[in-house]
Amino acid sequence: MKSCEVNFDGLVGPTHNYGGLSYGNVASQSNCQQSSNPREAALQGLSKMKALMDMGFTQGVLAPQERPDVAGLRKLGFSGTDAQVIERAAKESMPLLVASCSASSMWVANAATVSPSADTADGRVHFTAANLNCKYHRSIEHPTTSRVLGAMFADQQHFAHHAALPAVAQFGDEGAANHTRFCRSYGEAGVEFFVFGRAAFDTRFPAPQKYPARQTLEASQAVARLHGLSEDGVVYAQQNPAVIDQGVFHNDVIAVGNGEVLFYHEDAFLNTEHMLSELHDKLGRRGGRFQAICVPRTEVGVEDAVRSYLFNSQLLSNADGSMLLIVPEECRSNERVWNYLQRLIADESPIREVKVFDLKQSMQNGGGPACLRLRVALNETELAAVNPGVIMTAPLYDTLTQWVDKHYRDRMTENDLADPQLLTECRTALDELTQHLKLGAVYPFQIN
Ligand code: SUG
Repeated sequence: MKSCEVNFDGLVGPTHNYGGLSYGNVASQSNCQQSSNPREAALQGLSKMKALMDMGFTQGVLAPQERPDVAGLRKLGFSGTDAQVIERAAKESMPLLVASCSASSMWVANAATVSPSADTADGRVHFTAANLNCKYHRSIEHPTTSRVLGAMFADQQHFAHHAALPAVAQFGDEGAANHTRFCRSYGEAGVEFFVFGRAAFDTRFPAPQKYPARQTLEASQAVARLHGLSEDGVVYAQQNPAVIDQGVFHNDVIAVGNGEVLFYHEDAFLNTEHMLSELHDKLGRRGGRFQAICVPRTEVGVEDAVRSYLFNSQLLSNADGSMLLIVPEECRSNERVWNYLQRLIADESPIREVKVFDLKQSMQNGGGPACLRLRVALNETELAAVNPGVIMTAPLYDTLTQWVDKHYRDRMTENDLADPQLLTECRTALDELTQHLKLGAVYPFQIN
């Protein structure tokens, strides 16, 4: 049966702003309190989705979340009407209001970890929503993420959903941003590659000194168990703590994989040789031929990789088996990175083509092309079981761009977040969106 990888992109929500919320994420910190443009952000994301669809890839959409998160603010003790909750939070604790307004759910690579049916014990596609336990503004995403994923992948015969792991730092889980799958073809059993930043229960593993390591080994192992992955189909590797301290807060900022190919920076991992040979052997036992493309630090330093987001690219398989790299505009404006990419495609590498997208609004918060998408490999029967409302089509693209034009502001600063009218605007927009995407009731304001 034919299988493919579907990219579900996060639609940027109407409160997109630069809150400086992510310590360890250089872009988020350096753009703190800049004014943002939510409309432009959403349209940039939609353009990427449309372009991939036009290239022949199956493309999906993942809905944003309800923000401001009034229900969350109530749990923190703010009371009264919804408008009073926002006014009080703005007066008494602006940082909490800002965190409760983040549109961070757009980075759906962090929404969940997904294992395709070819890898799992019960032959279903498994999803574990990520607890995103490292930052408050992200830790509030998973309940709605679970409801949205449940509405998109509802058929229990094909899809299994697991709740987020326990909400403690020891099980810090950031979803697919630290998970890659290698395979000969999407429908065949593959090797799932889990990269962790630290081990919480085992002190033998080193940890970064400055910035937090968001993903733990124990969280990755729990996800592999929940998904029913076999030992033969899993490889664990530790991220180099030194690069976390240089701003590599997720592995997808320093490596990307697809099919039989791993494209990575020389400094990305610890014990790289051991890891590569394990990937080579395990994929070999699955009939695949593992290929590693290492970018040497002498050609692209870690700082350039973090600034340009070279590795936060989408590595996609064309119908003829060649690969295409989707990179952000920041790669073209970095001379070293751009020169490297020209050499890469001129070489005998499996990556034959590079396409550039303007995602500046998201990039300024540390989210590149790969952050904006959740990959789900599906066979034909499973694809037919996905809620068709979330699969991108030319009419849906038109509907969504009109919806953005109608509801989104073109400027957002901290002051705007304190405007109770923003909540009404967002709820009106999201209520309409759930109808466009045929999701049913998924938001707290729709179900409480
Ligand atoms: O979790 N930024 C996100 C970026 C996530 C990128 N995802 C992947 N690499 N997969 C984060 O740090 C910044 C929000 C702000 O500062 O307003 C933020 O949450």
